[in-house]
Amino acid sequence: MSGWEGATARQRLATDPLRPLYHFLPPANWMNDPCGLIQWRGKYHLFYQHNPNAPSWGNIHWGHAVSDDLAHWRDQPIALAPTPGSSDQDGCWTGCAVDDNGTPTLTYTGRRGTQENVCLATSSDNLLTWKKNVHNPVISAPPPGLDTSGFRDPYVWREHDRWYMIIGSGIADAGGTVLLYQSPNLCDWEYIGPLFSGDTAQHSEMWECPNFFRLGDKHVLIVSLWRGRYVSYFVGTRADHKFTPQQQGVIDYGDRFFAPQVMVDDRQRRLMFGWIWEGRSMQAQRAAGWAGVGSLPRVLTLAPDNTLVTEPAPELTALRGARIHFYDISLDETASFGLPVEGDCVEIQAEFEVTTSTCGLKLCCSPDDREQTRVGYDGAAARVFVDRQRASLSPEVKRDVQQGPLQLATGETLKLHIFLDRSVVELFANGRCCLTSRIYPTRRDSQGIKLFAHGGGVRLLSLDVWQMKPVWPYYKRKR
Ligand code: DQQ
Repeated sequence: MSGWEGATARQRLATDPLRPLYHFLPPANWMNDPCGLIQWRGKYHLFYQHNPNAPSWGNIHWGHAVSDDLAHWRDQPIALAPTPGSSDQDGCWTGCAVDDNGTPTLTYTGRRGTQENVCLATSSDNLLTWKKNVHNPVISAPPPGLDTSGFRDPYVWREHDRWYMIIGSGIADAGGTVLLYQSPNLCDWEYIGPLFSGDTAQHSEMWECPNFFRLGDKHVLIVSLWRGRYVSYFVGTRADHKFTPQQQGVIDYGDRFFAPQVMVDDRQRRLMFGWIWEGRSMQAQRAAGWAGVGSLPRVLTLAPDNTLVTEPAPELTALRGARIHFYDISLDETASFGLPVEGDCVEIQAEFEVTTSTCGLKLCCSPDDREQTRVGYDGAAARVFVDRQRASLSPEVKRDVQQGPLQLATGETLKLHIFLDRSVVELFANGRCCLTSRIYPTRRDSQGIKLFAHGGGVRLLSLDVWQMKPVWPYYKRKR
């Protein structure tokens, strides 16, 4: 979609009260995985799996947007569309972008029927338009002799004078697997062997969207588990084309974060974007005219125990508007009180001293409290949570409590960092536990923000709430 067409589509959807205002999402219709992330001549390029014709998965193209600052995005023309009669006739699925000695090059999954293959495309006009390689597919099928399920989502990197690529797959009786290849030129690939396999019981029969990169003196492998629909990471070492994990964990404990891709930028940061999918019916998606959101950019680092630390990119502070600050409040045995601030497009940073008590914030509260989403920490269970049991009065959305582990060390305070963007909640707790969720309040007045605690012994050390500025034009803050 051109910038003009994109702007028109965005304008049409701008009055939807559930549509995020400061997250990336396409002008209209469907998005899933972010792909092809690359910084090129200082600008961040975000490509994404896109159905430009409907708010449902299918007919997959590569959408494209560009940013100077990781916070504001501009729509670019569609980068890749399926070519009838070719190896990608049924979809241009996920892949990655590299700088091939000055030529931006996409390596992506072509779909023909149920067959998955590896294709290339290059740009000679600063990533605006893309030309598919005449030799596509450069790999037409999985390695012979392997009983695989799935063969997609190439992730390519350069090392010395070679290109390496991993492809997401699964091997019968072994489970999720990443297959390793090497090439002198991105066109001619030689299969080396499995870089690493999981096990079917724990790690799903197929892995999608693998990422493999160096972080400090370790290597990190991130895979999206087809079964279970969540994202695992492994931290370990690499020798002789084999990866040996020493540590593992879950990238995000919510049920709405999937298929992330990691890029390196010119500050040598590892930046991760994921796909935040919808939690409502197809019918509701069709009525809305859009589905799928990109996560905020997250910065990955390693903790001393080799677990991954995930923090929102500091550039997002550019979106902060009016701020309200509170500090040093003791919360009684059972406390719940409204703050003199409201909104469904806010960033919140809260620091608590907790023991075995439960505390946190209630968001999107209607005046009668019938709609509310609790985001907090249960000290007795050592878990952060997003409680969606009363998040929506709509009978058709899930009512549950999403949760993830967070063991606080003796004397460690709880630090909740919450990004609420209408129907999207991204929670970062102490850099160690992320939880992404979707909520669909039905009432326009579900805007209240409250503090809550029970169990006693909770002290709020500080709380900041910022109103966030929309990154998309045409939105008038009116209710
Ligand atoms: N989505 C893509 C695949 C990938 C999956 C297709 C993950 O390439 O494996 O749109 O969401």
